[in-house]
Amino acid sequence: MNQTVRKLAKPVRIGASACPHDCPSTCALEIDVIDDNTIGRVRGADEGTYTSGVICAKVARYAERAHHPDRLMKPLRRVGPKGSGEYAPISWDDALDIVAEKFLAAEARYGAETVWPYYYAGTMGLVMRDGINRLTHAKKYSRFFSTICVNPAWSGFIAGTGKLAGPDPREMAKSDVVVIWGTNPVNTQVNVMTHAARARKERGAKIVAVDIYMNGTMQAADLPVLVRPGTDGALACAVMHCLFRDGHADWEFLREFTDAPDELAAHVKSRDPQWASQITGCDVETIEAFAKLVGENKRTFFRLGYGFARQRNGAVNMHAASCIAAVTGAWKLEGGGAFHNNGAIYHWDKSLTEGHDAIDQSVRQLDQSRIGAILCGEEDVLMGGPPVTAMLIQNTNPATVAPDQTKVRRGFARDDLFVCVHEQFMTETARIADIVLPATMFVEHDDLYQTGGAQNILLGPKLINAPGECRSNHDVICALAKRLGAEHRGFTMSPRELINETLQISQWGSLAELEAKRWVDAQPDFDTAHYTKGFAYPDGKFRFKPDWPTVPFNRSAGLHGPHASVPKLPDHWPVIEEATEEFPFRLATSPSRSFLNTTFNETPSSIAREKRPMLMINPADAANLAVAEGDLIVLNNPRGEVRIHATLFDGVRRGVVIAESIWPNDSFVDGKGINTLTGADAIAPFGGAAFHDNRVAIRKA
Ligand SMILES: Nc1nc2c(c(=O)[nH]1)N[C@H]1C(S)=C(S)[C@@H](COP(=O)(O)OP(=O)(O)OC[C@H]3O[C@@H](n4cnc5c(=O)[nH]c(N)nc54)[C@H](O)[C@@H]3O)O[C@H]1N2
Ligand SMILES: Nc1nc2c(c(=O)[nH]1)N[C@H]1C(S)=C(S)[C@@H](COP(=O)(O)OP(=O)(O)OC[C@H]3O[C@@H](n4cnc5c(=O)[nH]c(N)nc54)[C@H](O)[C@@H]3O)O[C@H]1N2
Ligand code: SF4
Ligand SMILES: [Mo]
Repeated sequence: MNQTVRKLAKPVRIGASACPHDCPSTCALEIDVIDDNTIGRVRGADEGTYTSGVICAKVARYAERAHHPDRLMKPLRRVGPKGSGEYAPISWDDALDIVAEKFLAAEARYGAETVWPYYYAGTMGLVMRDGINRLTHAKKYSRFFSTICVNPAWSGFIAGTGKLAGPDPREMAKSDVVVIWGTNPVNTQVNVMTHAARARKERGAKIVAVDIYMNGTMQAADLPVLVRPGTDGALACAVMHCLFRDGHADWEFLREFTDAPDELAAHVKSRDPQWASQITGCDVETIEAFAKLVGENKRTFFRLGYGFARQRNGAVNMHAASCIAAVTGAWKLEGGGAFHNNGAIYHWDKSLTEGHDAIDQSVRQLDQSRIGAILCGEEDVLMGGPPVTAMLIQNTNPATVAPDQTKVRRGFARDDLFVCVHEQFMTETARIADIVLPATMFVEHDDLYQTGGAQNILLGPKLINAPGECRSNHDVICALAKRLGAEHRGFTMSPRELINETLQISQWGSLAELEAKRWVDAQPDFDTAHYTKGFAYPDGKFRFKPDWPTVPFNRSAGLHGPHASVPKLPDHWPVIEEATEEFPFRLATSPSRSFLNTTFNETPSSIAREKRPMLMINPADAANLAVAEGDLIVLNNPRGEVRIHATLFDGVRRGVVIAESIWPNDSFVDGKGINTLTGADAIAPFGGAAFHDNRVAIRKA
């Protein structure tokens, strides 16, 4: 059915669902179901108190993606050379038999750890995303140390509070100041703007944004605080300096609820706005104005994002920013405190969905972000184990999104590596696979979701039939488990059974209840969310001086990066890729509005909005390089070289350049995408990739 017909067709019913994509909002959706095979418009559920009827444009147009002519419909077997894209259709049984045969042969030769199931958050459903781990654990395949996204941000936040949870995000609407720090919600999580705008409209609240360029969120802010990449620790210290100096520190709160307030106060005494201005590039007046707003308005809500943690000092900067609310005691008030993610409120029992009961701690954990080095056989990242010779990949596109692409591509090209990719589209990762399997989309299978940026548990039921021969992740994992001799009760259950029992064993009711209510509001009460009886460390104190090795974040994977030199108190930690004479520009690769990582870079309307890969550069820098609007330029650093078109924008500061979106490598002039320039070295102390922390040289092509 073409687009016009679909738009006009009257829905037979409206299905309740949840957005499955990797976005903190996990919106509650209402989907027009046109017939058993077709969806129409997608809207935000009005009664969803966080969604409030607002969703992003790309998901509102989801029919374009679900009914895209390029969707994979049949299992495929590679018939040409690796990467040639030459495939022939085969049956599901034959495809699964080949995968199982290859996995068993690899295991027989090198041991089970040679197989590396690799996944990420293309779908956030607990059944479809995480089921692959059940196979990993049951077979003792190499475990997946997930690092590409959340580690620096989550660990940095937990370092202070002791727990990944905070005030109800809907309280933003009751704040006097909303600080949107290192996240660009206008692009990445539109609902934050809904609630911040409500606070401004209803109570005259001020919106502060802290970012490295004048993106849409900065332009919408009352006080945009423009800093150099990787300098948020300095900004936070100067703000705290002013708060102590001006009598805005809540000493009663500090004494009762924090670990080292006197040390912190003494420490930030020398870190004044002049000092921070040198480091951040932000003028003294703006830093003072920011501190004044926060100091005079205790009801300040710090909405801390992921973006500013994608720096080599990102975990330290996240912690530093989270400390400000503990200095003012903002936590005490409704509409006050610091929020990053509500992951810890859900208390899931993941034994069925993920096979947590079958984990063998002695099996190595391979770092997701270092897939390039791993596939290239570098010894340190293989942790003394066998080479990786067989992979199953679901819901992720590492051939485009992983850092240090030169190695990623070299690794994937290995002839002795067998790769099966289960996908919805022929992504660049699918194109290097030996077997490609067609996957369902969220409206075509049942799944269970949680909202990281809010507080809901939601159901996303199957609403329409899958097209062609598409099968769900769960179907594929169970079918492979059978052929591989992997045993676990989860492999014998349907998605609905898994959802029902997981809700029950996690004390969240049942599937029938969730279906009736559409979502469960899992927000803890005020006292819990605001830590009024103490923070989540055993002594109840917020940590200004965290003992990083014992921060309760995924400690089983050990410490990474230059963790021994992490500063004791909040500070500017100079481990970023500072600009040099040879590489004078700092490059960040911030998310675009119309793509979600590489998802949606197949839909015509998103492509039309993003146009082509572009680099934002300050007009004065461009003039120095004799670069004009639209010119092709070359970026390089020791990791590689990328050709991209320049766009002049005075909203980026001099010496900083921004490449929004993750376009396919193939959409760049010589086939090398932006992650050719990003590094895979781990962020201290818990791993992660510093996607926005790169030094580069620039010349006209
Ligand atoms: N449209 C769209 N939505 C998305 C995504 C997408 O690609 N597109 N991605 C999804 C995913 S996987 C995630 S994890 C979230 C991420 O969403 P966010 O939390 O918003 O994180 P980022 O988008 O990585 O970066 C946010 C902002 O941080 C800025 N930034 C970078 N370095 C620094 C710094 O050192 N200091 C400061 N103050 N700011 C800095 C970037 O320029 C960017 O404007 O969004 C999700 N939503
Ligand atoms: N340069 C740069 N690189 C980045 C980032 C950045 O800011 N800049 N951000 C990083 C971040 S935060 C993240 S989270 C990663 C994300 O990177 P990825 O997790 O790889 O995200 P996507 O590129 O969106 O790819 C998800 C894929 O999953 C597929 N998919 C969706 N649902 C299903 C399903 O149910 N089954 C199967 N089998 N497949 C499905 C989609 O078709 C899509 O191709 O990228 C990272 N890379
Ligand atoms: S804002 Fe995020 S969660 Fe909501 S519909 Fe868009 S991508 Fe999905
Ligand atoms: Mo992410």
